[in-house]
Amino acid sequence: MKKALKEIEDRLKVIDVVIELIDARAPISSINPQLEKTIKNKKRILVLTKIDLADPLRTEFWVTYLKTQYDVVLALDITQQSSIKVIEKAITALGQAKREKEKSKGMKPQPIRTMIIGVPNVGKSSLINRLARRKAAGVQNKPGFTRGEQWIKVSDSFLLLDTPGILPMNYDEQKKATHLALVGSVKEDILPNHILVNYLSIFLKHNYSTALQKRFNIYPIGEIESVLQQICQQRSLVDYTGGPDLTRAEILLLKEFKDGLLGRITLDIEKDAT
Ligand SMILES: Nc1nc2c(ncn2[C@@H]2O[C@H](COP(=O)(O)OP(=O)(O)O)[C@@H](O)[C@H]2O)c(=O)[nH]1
Ligand SMILES: [Mg+2]
Repeated sequence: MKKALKEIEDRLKVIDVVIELIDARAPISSINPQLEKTIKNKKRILVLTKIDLADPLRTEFWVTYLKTQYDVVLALDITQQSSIKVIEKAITALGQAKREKEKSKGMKPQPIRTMIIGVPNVGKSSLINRLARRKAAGVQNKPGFTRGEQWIKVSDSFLLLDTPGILPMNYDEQKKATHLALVGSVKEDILPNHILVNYLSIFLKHNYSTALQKRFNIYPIGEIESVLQQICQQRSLVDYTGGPDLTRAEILLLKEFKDGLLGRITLDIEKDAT
């Protein structure tokens, strides 16, 4: 983990504007506090992604909360083309001061250098691809720092590194790790499915008590065994003995949650604010 962070820190040295993506369903769990020091002197854009899957009221809460700590906080659905324009505008605006300064010194204003960072699966590649596609100019000749890395010329005023910084997660904090696993930002085998579904069903019972009603006709939400058995019944999940296939029910529940099929749900709630 240290090594991965060190690598990102090195690459950040030449970056003017850092774009950190976090999952709107687990903002505090997916944000990286370890880079604070390195990033402190840089302009920062924080993007809560996947807002189409998150609870709108909680997204509003988190945006307000995080605005006290970041230059710009945006909440977007990265799959929408309009979101890409919003990000481009924010980058250009943040870099403007630097370019003005260069101009006033009689220098030719240099393009703003940006880099996207975030934990796995938050939309980094989607965003890079969309920003790159907007300009046919494509990749600049100047290489990045690591072999194979390139600067993408998004516009005359800014360049984007084509390789994102993949942030390692902090496994020490069980709750955050669980939230990240549930939204799909952690390799799944780190936390076993039975622990994840148990956590999810208790969380839903307390915070989104009708979430399993529409999809599985489960209300109220009881013990996890009973939830899984009802899912097996609903979806005819039968194992080779003819009994309920609870293993498949676990996988199905986790997948439907991840895909937003249980509704717009945010795992990091107000009291997780630190
Ligand atoms: N619904 C939704 N899906 C998104 C959004 N952003 C990314 N995705 C999807 O999330 C998955 C992971 O995205 P990807 O760009 O590969 O994430 P990366 O691991 O950070 O590079 C892909 O299936 C994307 O289509 C978003 O804002 N909303
Ligand atoms: Mg990727």
